Amino acid sequence: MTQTSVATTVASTAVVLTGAERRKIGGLAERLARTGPAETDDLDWIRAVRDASAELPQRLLAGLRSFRHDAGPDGVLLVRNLPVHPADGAPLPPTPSHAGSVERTATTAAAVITAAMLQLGEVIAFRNEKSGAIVQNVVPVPGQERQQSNAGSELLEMHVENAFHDNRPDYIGLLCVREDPSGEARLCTASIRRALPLLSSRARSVLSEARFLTEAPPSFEGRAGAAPAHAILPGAAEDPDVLVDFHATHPLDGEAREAMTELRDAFIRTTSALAVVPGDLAIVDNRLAVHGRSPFVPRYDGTDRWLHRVYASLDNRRNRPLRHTAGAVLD
Ligand SMILES: O=C(O)CCC(=O)C(=O)O
Ligand SMILES: [Fe+2]
Repeated sequence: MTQTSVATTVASTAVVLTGAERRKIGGLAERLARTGPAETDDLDWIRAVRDASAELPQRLLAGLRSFRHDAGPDGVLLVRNLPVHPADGAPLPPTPSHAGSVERTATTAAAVITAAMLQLGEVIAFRNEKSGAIVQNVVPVPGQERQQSNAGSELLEMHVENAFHDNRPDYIGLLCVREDPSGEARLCTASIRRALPLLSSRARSVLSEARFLTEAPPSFEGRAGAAPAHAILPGAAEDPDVLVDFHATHPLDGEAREAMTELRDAFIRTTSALAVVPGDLAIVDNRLAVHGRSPFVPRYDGTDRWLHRVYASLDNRRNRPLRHTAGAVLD
């Protein structure tokens, strides 16, 4: 069974915004688009979004707070019906298609995802990834079809985001701005809470030992080599975290390889696959769930699938040594 054969299912925890709630968020975003300098990487703008995020609709605030307390059996929160179109009624620009594409302008969609993520934690980015931009574009890039990064369009293996990094994000937000016109692409997620009961006790025990190495992904320029050996299921034996990237994590021995295969099968059997539509924000708990994407065929004509991605971290002190400018970017 492959990931693509999994039927579309929606993660169980969802907040579907009403028209009134959507309009309220649209009003906040419009205000933020006018808040100088209206650049997403500017710390003054991020401060303004942080303040405004306290005015998000009560039901969304409660959903985010509850998800932060416990990400539930799926480790994913889906927020639907968010505004993503320019407030002035102008059409969305064509989907960008250049490598390393990011959103520097404080558009409605950029303000919406940044505000939601700022209610979960502190927004962060990595200097070596997508030029350290807070709001990144997930778009297919010509010539990168086979790359195991979000610029590719072949199957993107299930992964914990930046699994190799000690200060990887705690949450990944993915907001759909334009849906895949081919209808093929699925955002796939799977949580260790669903997969754990399917594992043999031998696999559980092997996966909890430091018998695996994880490399930096291709999107991280200039980060060669692997971090020290680590466990794939660290933490509480009965409710562990997961730390794996099925492209970049390598088992150190035969038994470790078998356990990884068992885990991959368990994830495939418990995968939720979602064809995101504009206004869908999927927030993945990067400690409990892996994510990936089914293959699709891009057109490169401005109509391709387009998501924004923003990371959030729960602890602004733990990563302080890497934030040399005391800003949001980890060096
Ligand atoms: O394209 C997707 O649905 C997910 C891509 C991804 O893994 C990411 O942007 O981190
Ligand atoms: Fe990812």
